Amino acid sequence: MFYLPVRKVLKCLIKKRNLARQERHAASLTECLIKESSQQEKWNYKYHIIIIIVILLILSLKIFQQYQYEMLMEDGEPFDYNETLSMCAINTTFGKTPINRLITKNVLERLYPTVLKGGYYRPRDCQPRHKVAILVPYRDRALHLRIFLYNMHPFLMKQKLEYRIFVLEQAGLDIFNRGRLFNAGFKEVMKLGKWQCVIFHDVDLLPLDDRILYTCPIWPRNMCGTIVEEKDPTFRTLYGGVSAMDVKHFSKVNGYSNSYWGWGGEDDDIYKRLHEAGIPVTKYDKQIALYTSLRHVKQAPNKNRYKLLRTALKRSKKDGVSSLKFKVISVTLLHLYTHIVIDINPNKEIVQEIYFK
Ligand SMILES: [Mn+2]
Repeated sequence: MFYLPVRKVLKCLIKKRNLARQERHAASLTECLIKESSQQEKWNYKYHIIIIIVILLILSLKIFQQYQYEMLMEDGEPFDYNETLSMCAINTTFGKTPINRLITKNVLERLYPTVLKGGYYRPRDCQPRHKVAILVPYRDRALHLRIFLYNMHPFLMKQKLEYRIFVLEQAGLDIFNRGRLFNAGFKEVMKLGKWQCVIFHDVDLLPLDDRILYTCPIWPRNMCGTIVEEKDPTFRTLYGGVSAMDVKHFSKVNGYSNSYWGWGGEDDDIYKRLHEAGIPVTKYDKQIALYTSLRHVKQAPNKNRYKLLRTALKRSKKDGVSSLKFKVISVTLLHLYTHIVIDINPNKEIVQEIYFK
């Protein structure tokens, strides 16, 4: 090997100089080299071991890089992506979306292999125009969640969006609080990617028309025009059910109010906040934006909601996403969604008191 003579010559030269210093006889260089060569075997191994260690280090670095890459994928970051692709076409499929309500867990586990862990999807054949986080408040509705995932993924994939579905589960036994879940979920989700907008989505509502776009709107957009099961002809929602909103608008109005426990109110409250901030809310045509609602036992409406709504604007600065105390219990990346369990009442406020005061 090339390094051996160099090393030996150097060693012998040093030896020679040291011997000369000690004024003993100066050993000849050749003599020294011959002597050194007899020890060659022993020294060779030492260098081989060093080379093997270096190779192992390089290999392990490569493996670590690969591992890091996989970790990123799991976190919903883009896979190796071709930036030269052209922009995705704007959705022009104007069909009705059929809803399938029968789906078993086992079948669902094997569906949609192009959706990455954590419910993240990005089209591979074009550059998506929108990066959307879909936030679904949840508790105790396993069947609805299955139907939701089964129908929403193909619906969203068709629209060539980059998106991820986050299911926000309320921990504990307090009465449900949709506003708090959205506020806490929003904060957590912003740590998991650079989302342009968020869509606040009830788990029991499913779009029936491909013209309902889940793109990021310029102004906040309420998506449910008509809920087909709704018998009341005067029924309308200003901001409930399903709504899309730019991230900066959500922050500007301080998110949802934290005060609405039980059913109702929080959506009208944020509508007031938006109105006050001069942010218009757009709505789809009633004939187009059809949604079906999955059947469930009606929750107790919050009797206190009208009283709260009257003081909504007074509270907005100090009651919202900026002031909510919450604790994330777990974040799990599952096959078709990211499951976030949140304690939205870590200070153990007595909800009954807030609810009825
Ligand atoms: Mn409902």
